[in-house]
Amino acid sequence: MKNVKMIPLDVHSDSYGKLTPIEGRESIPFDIQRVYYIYEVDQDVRRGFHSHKNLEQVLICVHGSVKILLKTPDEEKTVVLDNPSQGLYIGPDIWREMYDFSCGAVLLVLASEHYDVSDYIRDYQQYDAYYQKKKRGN
Ligand code: T46
Repeated sequence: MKNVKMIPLDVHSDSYGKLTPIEGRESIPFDIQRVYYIYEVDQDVRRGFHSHKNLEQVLICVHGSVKILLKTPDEEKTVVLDNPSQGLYIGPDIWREMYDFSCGAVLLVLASEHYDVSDYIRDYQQYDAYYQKKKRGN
């Protein structure tokens, strides 16, 4: 799927445990402008339901597991994040939904821009129209 890829992260493992470093423009393809994390999500809760016009993000489930539905009007796939050494890159124009958070799951998100409400498309029909228009090149 275009604008979506898994990014393997370094793991420094020794008898003291494991450490994963993340550096903007090195481990991930953008400068990190914002970090947030999602946690204490009940298992029956589904979040997301939006796309971004410009934002790039990397999602890392640093504890537990969560499923991510990634969707465009042309295709869809589900990714299970359950490994803190794997990042899921999501670029612009991808509809996303996060669900099936395991008990205690923590989803860390690295973002390429500061928070901007106007970058969100939260209505699927509007997203579909925006996507098709962009695909046609106008
Ligand atoms: C995304 C997925 C993976 C802020 O004030 N600042 C922030 O940086 C963020 C991300 C959110 N908020 C506020 C806005 C809402 O009042 O936190 C509240 C919950 O945000 P939202 O409903 O957008 O959360 P999710 O889990 O649906 O989506 C979030 C990100 O917003 C979104 O960019 O891709 O995680």
